[in-house]
Amino acid sequence: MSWTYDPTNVFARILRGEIPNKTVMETPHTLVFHDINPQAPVHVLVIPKGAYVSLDHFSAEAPEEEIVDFHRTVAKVCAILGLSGEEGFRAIANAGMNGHQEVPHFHLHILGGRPLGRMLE
Ligand code: IU
Repeated sequence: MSWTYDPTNVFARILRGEIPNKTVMETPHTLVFHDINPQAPVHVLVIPKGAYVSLDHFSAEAPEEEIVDFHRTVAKVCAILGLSGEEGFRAIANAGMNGHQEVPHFHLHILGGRPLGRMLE
């Protein structure tokens, strides 16, 4: 898929403060907010503040500082939201058409708070 970034996408607008969001935590490089249409009792989105279309784009091109910040934020938010124990959680990054990605700004879904079922056969 193309890594050409569309700065009009909804998460870019959230990052610019043009659209409100329910922030869980924020760091210099990363924002975590509640998904507007939660699919589980806990459903948050972790996004880098940089302009990356997808997981592979972010992983290939983001500076290491941003990648480390992103992953440390994932760990912190899992702890904050009570997902780090035995019950656990699911993390999903959709990409492109086959992944059914709707918002073309890389985001990691983190879901928890109920059994999420088997995903892969
Ligand atoms: P996807 O991985 O691109 O398919 O998921 C996009 C998610 O963004 C989806 O779960 C939406 O509910 C969520 N979302 C949001 O939280 N706020 C918005 O304004 C919009 C979508 I548009």
